[in-house]
Amino acid sequence: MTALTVKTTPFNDQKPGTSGLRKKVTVFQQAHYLENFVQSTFNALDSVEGKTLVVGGDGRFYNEHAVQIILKMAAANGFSNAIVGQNGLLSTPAASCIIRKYNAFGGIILSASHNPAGPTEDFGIKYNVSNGGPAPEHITDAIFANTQTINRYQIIDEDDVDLSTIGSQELGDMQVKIIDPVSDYAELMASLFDFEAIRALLADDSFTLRFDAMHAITGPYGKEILEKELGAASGTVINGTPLTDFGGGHPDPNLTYAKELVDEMFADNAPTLGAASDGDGDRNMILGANFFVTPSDSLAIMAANAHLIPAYKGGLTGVARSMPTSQAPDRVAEKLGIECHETPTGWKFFGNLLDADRTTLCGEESFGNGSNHIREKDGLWAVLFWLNILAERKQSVAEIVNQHWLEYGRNYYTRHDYEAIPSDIASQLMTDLEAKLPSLIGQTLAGRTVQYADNFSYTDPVDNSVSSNQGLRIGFDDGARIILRLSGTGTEGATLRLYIESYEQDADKLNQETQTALQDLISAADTLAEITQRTGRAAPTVIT
Ligand code: G16
Repeated sequence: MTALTVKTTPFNDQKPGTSGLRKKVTVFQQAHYLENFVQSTFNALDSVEGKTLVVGGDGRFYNEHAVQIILKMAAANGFSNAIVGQNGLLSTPAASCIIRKYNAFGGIILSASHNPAGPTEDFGIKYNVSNGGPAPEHITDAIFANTQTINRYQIIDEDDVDLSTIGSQELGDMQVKIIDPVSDYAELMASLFDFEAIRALLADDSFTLRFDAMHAITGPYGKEILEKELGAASGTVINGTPLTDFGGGHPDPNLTYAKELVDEMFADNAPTLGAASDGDGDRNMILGANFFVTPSDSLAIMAANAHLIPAYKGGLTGVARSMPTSQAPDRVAEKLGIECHETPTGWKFFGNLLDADRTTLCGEESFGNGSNHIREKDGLWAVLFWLNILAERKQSVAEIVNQHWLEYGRNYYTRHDYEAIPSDIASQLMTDLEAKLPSLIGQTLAGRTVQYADNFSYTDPVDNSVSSNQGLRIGFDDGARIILRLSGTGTEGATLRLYIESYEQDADKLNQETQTALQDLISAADTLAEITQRTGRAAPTVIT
């Protein structure tokens, strides 16, 4: 094996965000850029000598090239084994599943999630640890520290690996095993849900399912599990062939970007259940006929119905949600008498709670739900969860959600995103708003009294680590909240996220249009944070 040591110099912009390093492809294409980050990752870990690394990505442009570089660097750094999805493909949940199943030391996942793909679009890389979950902050901090001082990296000088052929190959002293990206994950799903009941549901002529893979990674997973194993009609999975540019689309499963699916679900004769996943397969959107389920409600409804699902019928230890996610799951946790955790945004914060069995289900407003079966959020898992609920309850999506609101009350919820605003304007807006917060307590805003106003800080109950500056929150005496934070996943300027929530228990007021129901809080937030005035934007880029 010829291992080369290549001299390099640091880049000053390799700080991992909410979920790894996400940049334009053109940034990653700079000489040594990817290599620096990979070497910094390996440097930040305990000895990798003799260990197993899982590698795969969502198939976007630059994926295969990056896989080849990572494998050559892994071999040069002393890994003894690599497990790689065929053609370099692995959905994020499948990568988590494989790391856990084969007791790997960790994994490198290549994805910029829902961000567009192609030569001038986005690419991303993140490291997951042996529990299958995203590296916790102490590791991402160590990776960043390494990127600031790196002066060399190691790589072997060998031919590329044949990524298309399933089986084992040698790369230097490292064994590379190319595996089918779908089968381990499909097997795990079959162990969690009642596939017989779902098959019967899908065989019923009155039930139709539509799953939009948005030209991204979940196409093969959806076709194998939904169509082949569960017998959904051929054509159930739309946009099911992964493309390196995701068909020029924006594979973010929300009401704006999953337009084809949304149009079908809000037309006459809409399918019974509609769902979409994102670029790397960890997000999900759930729709009924003419009905949208907010991700926060989806988590609450999953928790309330978990006893119907084989994997969770023994009970949940707890529920966890990110801070900006609505408080709907909290009410279910209270009724079930189980723990409820509020974490910062970022799936990595659920890892300790799951490992310590302090929570079973987790979810985020950003279209992510998951459970203790892996350590990532999981798009198809959420679809199967809903299919299993529908198979058991034999009601429509709308009926299930409406009944849930009648029982628990409704948390009206919306998120307004202002994308690609100048970073200095965004950070000044946040700084100035934060300065105002202490004086708001006790004041009346939008007809409600402010109970607390702060910058959210989280103390992990398992290892007592503290994560501060996790978003500005204003909480009212009736449970309503206004939250502002800057996204940690964008690649252009800053994305300001405004999250608004109010709680309604009056049975006659449970079916208002969301933006109308929240209008007073939306206006109050705009006045307070001076969003329109400072950004010059008359409206958000995306409303979910
Ligand atoms: C990532 C994280 C999620 C987070 C989302 C949005 O998801 O894993 O935990 O909620 O980003 O983060 P932000 O609000 O900072 O943009 P994904 O699907 O992009 O990997």
